[in-house]
Amino acid sequence: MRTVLLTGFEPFENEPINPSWEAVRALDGERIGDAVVVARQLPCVFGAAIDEMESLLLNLKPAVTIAVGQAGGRAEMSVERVAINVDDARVPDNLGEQPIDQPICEDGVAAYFSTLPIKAIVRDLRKAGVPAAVSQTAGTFVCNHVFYGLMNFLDPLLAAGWRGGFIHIPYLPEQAAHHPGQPSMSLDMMIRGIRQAVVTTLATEVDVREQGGQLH
Ligand code: PCA
Repeated sequence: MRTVLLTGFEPFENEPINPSWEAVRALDGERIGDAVVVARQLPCVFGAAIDEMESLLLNLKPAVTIAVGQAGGRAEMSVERVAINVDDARVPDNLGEQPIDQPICEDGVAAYFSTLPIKAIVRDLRKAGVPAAVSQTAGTFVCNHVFYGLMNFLDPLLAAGWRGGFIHIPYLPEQAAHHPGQPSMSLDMMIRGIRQAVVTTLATEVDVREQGGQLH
């Protein structure tokens, strides 16, 4: 049986909860096709989050890894295209560190692309009634950091079929209630969307060719 690793983050920036953890933990232990889901929480801490991700990858050897994080202010599930080799924190992480313009890996490549079928996932999420889009930036905080660490680890394992990527999700309605004017998505819809992303990934070896770019 294949393993699918889903990670979510602990709360950060004064939020009492993080929707990414609330959503993935609801899927822990679920069987999807021939795979079983393992959901784990990552600290919102530079360095430690990648260390934890690497130990999960070594221990679980997941065929598919989808890291999920909160992107307050976004209105859709954002299927990230690319992780970049830079930490540039707008706010301190949960241990008070705030790196500015630091490479994640000194000698690393500038960027890695997701190896999830991002276009097929967006297509299937929309079909299922879940607002979704390809996103061209995962930011420069801990989410991009983990995404880069994940792809850096998976890079030599591509031929072995290990795939991974990142999805950002909006605030939950109860969070948006404290951020007037910000969009939100229900937990049920997030859970459905992440489950669909797993289903689509397991069923799609080669991504579909569909428009998903942006002008700016
Ligand atoms: N979102 C932050 C880090 C943790 C999370 O859930 C980010 O987008 O970088």
